[in-house]
Amino acid sequence: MWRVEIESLLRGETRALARAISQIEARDPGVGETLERIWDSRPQSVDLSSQVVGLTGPPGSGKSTMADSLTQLWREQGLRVAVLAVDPNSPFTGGAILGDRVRMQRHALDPGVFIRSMGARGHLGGVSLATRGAVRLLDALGWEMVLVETVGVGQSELEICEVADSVVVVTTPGAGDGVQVIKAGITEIADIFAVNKADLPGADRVTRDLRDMLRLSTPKAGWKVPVVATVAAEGVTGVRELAAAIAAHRSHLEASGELSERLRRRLREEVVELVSARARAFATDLLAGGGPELLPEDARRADPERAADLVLGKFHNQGLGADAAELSTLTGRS
Ligand SMILES: Nc1nc2c(ncn2[C@@H]2O[C@H](COP(=O)(O)OP(=O)(O)O)[C@@H](O)[C@H]2O)c(=O)[nH]1
Ligand SMILES: [Mg+2]
Repeated sequence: MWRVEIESLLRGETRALARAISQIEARDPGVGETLERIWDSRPQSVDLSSQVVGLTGPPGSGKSTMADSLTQLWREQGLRVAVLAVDPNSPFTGGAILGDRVRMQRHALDPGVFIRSMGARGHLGGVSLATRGAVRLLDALGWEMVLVETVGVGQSELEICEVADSVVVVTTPGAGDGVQVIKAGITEIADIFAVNKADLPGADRVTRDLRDMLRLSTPKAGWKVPVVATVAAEGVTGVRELAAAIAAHRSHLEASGELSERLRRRLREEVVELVSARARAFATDLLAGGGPELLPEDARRADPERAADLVLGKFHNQGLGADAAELSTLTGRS
């Protein structure tokens, strides 16, 4: 990336940030150098990492509304807030989803708010890698709060824990919601529960049921998962309590050493993801032409494990061969 871009990034220009995230999505090899330069220019005194907050829960539970209310509150506290709306099912990328964009309009002119939707298209290696990369960049640039909202359902709810320090599961007083939450196995990923739409009947009951259920489960490394009743649409009731619970979770992560543990685990997972993305791309290219010397003529008599060995052998020679010197410096061995 050019010098001028780095300076724009360091000045906090939204457009430069959006462009840099596009480069991350395209897995542009220049991204590493950009990050290094950003780190080099960062004052030593600033060592706080971004607090990455995952917002997950069923569609319509109020995640985007909550993101907007939390953003408002954090802005009042002088914190910069980036919102990443992750939708693995969406082919669109770059802009926010229409309804959310309208909602977040009041932050449009605020340089302390950055909103970006992360869709599936153009992401070599998928939305999860791109989101990790975006979080890494925002952290380097010193954004205090990063909200990651999952738009899709299913797998994405679990993937959010891979990038978030604190996972907020948003539920509502709809029929049978409490039971659904247990079924989806989402209790394990929740650091905090928000029972949103607390203005609707049944909220007390869901809140109570969740608390009862959590009393029976073992605390996560000394953290007692709180249940907060919220009215995100109004932006007041419970939103302050939720923000306080998020801050308390951060303090807990720092005090217990769990934060650096989570950061290291995330790095390990990210490297594993990158390795598989690269190996997959390499194998796909290699075999695209039919892989005559690797695959037998008679597909039924093939030995796929043996073929995979051969592909990995070639991958090793091409990929690592050039980087052998760098690898030895990384591992400290020669
Ligand atoms: N009654 C009520 N409605 C809410 C509340 N929060 C959000 N909503 C509404 O619920 C709908 C879905 O909200 P949205 O934030 O888009 O949900 P998401 O799909 O989880 O992002 C919208 O019509 C919101 O206005 C709330 O606290 N109470
Ligand atoms: Mg939404």
